[in-house]
Formats: sequence, structure tokens, C-alpha cells
Amino acid sequence: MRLDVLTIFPEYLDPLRHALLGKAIEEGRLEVGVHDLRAWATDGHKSVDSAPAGGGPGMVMKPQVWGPALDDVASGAASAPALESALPHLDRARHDELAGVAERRYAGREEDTGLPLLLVPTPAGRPFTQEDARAWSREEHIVFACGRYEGIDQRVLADASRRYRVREVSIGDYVLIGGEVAVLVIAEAVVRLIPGVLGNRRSHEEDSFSDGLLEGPCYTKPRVWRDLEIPEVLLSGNHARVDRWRREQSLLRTLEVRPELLDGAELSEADLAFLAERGWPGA
Ligand code: 6GU
Repeated sequence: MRLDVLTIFPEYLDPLRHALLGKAIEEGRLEVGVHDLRAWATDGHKSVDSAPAGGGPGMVMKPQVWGPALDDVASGAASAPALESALPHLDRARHDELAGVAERRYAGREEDTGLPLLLVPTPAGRPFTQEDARAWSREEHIVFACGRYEGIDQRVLADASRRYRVREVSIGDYVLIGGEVAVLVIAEAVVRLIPGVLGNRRSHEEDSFSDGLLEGPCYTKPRVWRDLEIPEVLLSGNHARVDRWRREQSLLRTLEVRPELLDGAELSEADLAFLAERGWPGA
């Protein structure tokens, strides 16, 4: 996969070189180019924004800057140095790697038009979900356009849709100053699902949201820590009991903190009976 990011704060994207993403870069599963948008500014002040048409507060990012920038990045003409991984650790196994776990192969793409995907982070976008992360982990080329100020002139996106599949996405119901942090969030969610990056495929099959529920609590040794014990069932050696308990913890946590998720989850008869006992009105 190749990721390109257009931003007026390139150093803000430095965390992409660390940890899991840095390792994916080292292993050649991921290439990242971070481009300073000001390289496409044409005036002496390198300005990238101007006053909004129709008046009002704030500034809007200029189409004359974004247009050529997106043209160059789509065609591969933009030459940002590829990010290098922050830490060489090819020789060390990670805690989340399992020897002998086969790489995941994907059956095919939903909309393989050959056009790169342009993601535009904005609080006015569609909510980014785990399902998007799964779909986008199969992309060959994703470009992120980071807006600052009030946003990017909308014609930039209309025009870009001739060379890209364009998606405006939000990472939550709150407002950030710019899209850079959203890019870090989306990139991490997507890259960890690229075949071979996480190593242990079970660990994303069991992720929160993968089955529409939140994950329950987890424990490790020692059995007793500061007077607090690991739930007895986890030490029972009875896998069926452990699985059922984990499922119930997952149902309970979801009922407590995100009850609306239960409406879309696949629930068995046993799940429904358990939830009915806890007063879930949908059961
Ligand atoms: Cl993706 N961008 C910005 N600027 N603010 C946000 C956001 C994105 N998602 C939530 N708030």
C-alpha cells in the first residue's frame, strides 16, 4: 500500500514512522509520502488560504493550490522523500506476532476502478468505521488531503473526483483544528489490517466492533494482585465456559456503554436470553 499525505504541517505526521507503521514501512508493506502543501503555493507569501466567498469568519483553502497538488500526487509526480521507519527492528519479533500464522488473502475489491482513494478528513464527513478500515486495507494507493481553517474550496473535491474516488470522513462528533490527527487515526486503523502487518490474525477477528460488540475485560498473571483476583472461570481450563463468559462480558459491556450497537449485532438465542435477564428491551 502507498499512503500520501498533503498537509501544511508535515512534521505533524511524523508518528507514522513509529511502532507498527514504521515496521510495515521497513518490511516493504507500506510506503508513505508526506508532502508540504506550500510547495504548490504560487505567490511570494506561499499563501494557501483566502477569505470565504459570501463573507463570514475564518479562511478557506485555495483551489489553485490544492488542484495541482492533487494532480501531482495522483500521478506520482510529487516527490516527497519516502518516510523512513523510526526504529530498525526487523530482526526482533513483536509480542503480537505468531509464528506460522498465514497472511490473510483478500478475495477481491468492492470497487476496483484503478483510481486512487482520496480521503478528506472533515467533521462534516461520513463517520469513519471499522468496516471502512477493513475495506481500505485492500487499497493500493490512498491520498489524504488535510484541510485547516474552515475547509477546502468544495470545487477541489468535485474536480478531484475525475482522478480519485473521493470520500469526506469524520472521526467523531467533535471539532479538531485540522485533519492531521484524523489521518494518524485512520492510517493506523487501516494499516494494522494490511495482510501480515499485525501478524496475529485472530487478534483482529476478536477486535471490538469486528462482530458488532465491544470487547470485554482481559487479565494476565499473577492470579491475585493487590487483593484482586482473576475471575475464576478464566483459570478453569474449560474452554467452552471461558468462551461463554467472554461473550457475556462483551454483551454486558456493550449494553452498559453502547447499547445502540446491540441493535446491529448478530445475537444467538443464548445471547438474547442473557440480555433479556439484564433488562435489554430489544430481547
Ligand atoms: Cl476528520 N477533521 C477535523 N478537522 N475535525 C474533525 C474530524 C476530522 N473528525 C472529527 N472532527
